[in-house]
Amino acid sequence: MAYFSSISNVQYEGTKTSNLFAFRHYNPDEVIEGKTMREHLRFALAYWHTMTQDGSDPFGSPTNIRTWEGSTPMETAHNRVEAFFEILEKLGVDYFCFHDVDIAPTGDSLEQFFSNLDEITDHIKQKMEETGKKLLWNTANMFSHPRFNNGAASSNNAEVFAYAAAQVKKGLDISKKLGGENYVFWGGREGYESLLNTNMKFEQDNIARLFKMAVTYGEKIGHKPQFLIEPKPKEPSKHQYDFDAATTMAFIQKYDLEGDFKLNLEANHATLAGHTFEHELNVARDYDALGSIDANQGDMLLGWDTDEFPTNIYDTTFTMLEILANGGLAPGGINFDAKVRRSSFEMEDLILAHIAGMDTYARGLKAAAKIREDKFLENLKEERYASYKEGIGIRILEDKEDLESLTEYALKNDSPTLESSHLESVKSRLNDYLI
Ligand code: XLS
Ligand code: NI
Ligand code: NI
Repeated sequence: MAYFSSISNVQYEGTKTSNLFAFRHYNPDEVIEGKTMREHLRFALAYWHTMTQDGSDPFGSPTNIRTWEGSTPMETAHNRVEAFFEILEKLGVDYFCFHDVDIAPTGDSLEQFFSNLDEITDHIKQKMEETGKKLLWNTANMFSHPRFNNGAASSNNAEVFAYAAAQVKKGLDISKKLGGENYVFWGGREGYESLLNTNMKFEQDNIARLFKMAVTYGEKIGHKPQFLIEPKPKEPSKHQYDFDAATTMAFIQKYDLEGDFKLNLEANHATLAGHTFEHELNVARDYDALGSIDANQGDMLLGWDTDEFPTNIYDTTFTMLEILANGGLAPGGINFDAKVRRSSFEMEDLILAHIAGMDTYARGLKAAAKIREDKFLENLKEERYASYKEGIGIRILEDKEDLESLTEYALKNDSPTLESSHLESVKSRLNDYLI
């Protein structure tokens, strides 16, 4: 059964088009910096927002009209697979991501859940073979069920740790079955509500323990996806251990996970941590740990993870500057961890919202490439640090100076020539690349 038969495959038609179901900026085959837009952007769809989100919020019932509801949970799950691949096809998106609980009903026991997962992943595998779509990453939802009240690997309850480990094992088996390129850990409730009853070190040691078990198991089954940790400072926990990129890198280094783990960074999580997204991307890149991104945007007036579709071209331009500087994201990609607003409740909104996100990223890519071509920011930084290109600057960088020799130098040169940054003018000229 086709769920979107009234919508044909979305094509690039340029900015003159009045067709809402067309790309105005994303032209998959257009070559930029030697790669097609499709190769640069490696878009992915998130199963949870696209297939299972119903539009309800703490104040209201579901609003979304979805025609894939079946008469049993398994029937619905199968229908969703069909509808999901149809959306991937319509949009020409090559990748997808999911949590275990998104794709299959959890049933009455873990055994039942696993057998449901086997059945549904058979279906997904068959659709992947038919369409050539690929699994960017999967993950285990270890935060929704009440058993995860106090976290998963960081839980005070060892049986909960064991349950989480079983989900991760199954997640890796599924990753192998479907050729997953990455595997994500987002620490949903890996944090604490109160320090009064929490042993932080104990809990973090245990999180690292589970991560190491995952690496070991991957090696054992001969499947090595790029492992990714997704930082977030809070929500649902009051404080989450993977607070931001810098905190998570400290964790990765402390527990010797550097060879196997990189970061999956999400725009809205950066906002919650009090950072810009480009700050987070830059931190990760400096550690050679920028693995993948969850594309969305928050609302500066709200303090939670609103997961809106990205439509801000300033943000996507800065994001794409980081991604290009990183030499791309592969094997990672750009996953739309974004949901339609409650008032956008029609099926076709799923297509329209993704077009909006994809076009906004395409504009960001084009603007970023132009900025790089003109060396606009490169020249600016070059000039700004020019004092390290000569004389005492070179000697400092070559570690040829010490406190005494520099004191001698400063005593003779005690009024450095300072230069204005002209930052307002820089920002204004930057606008020319975007609009
Ligand atoms: C929640 C996270 C989640 C992860 C996957 O805020 O963004 O959706 O991406 O578990
Ligand atoms: Ni996310
Ligand atoms: Ni999020």
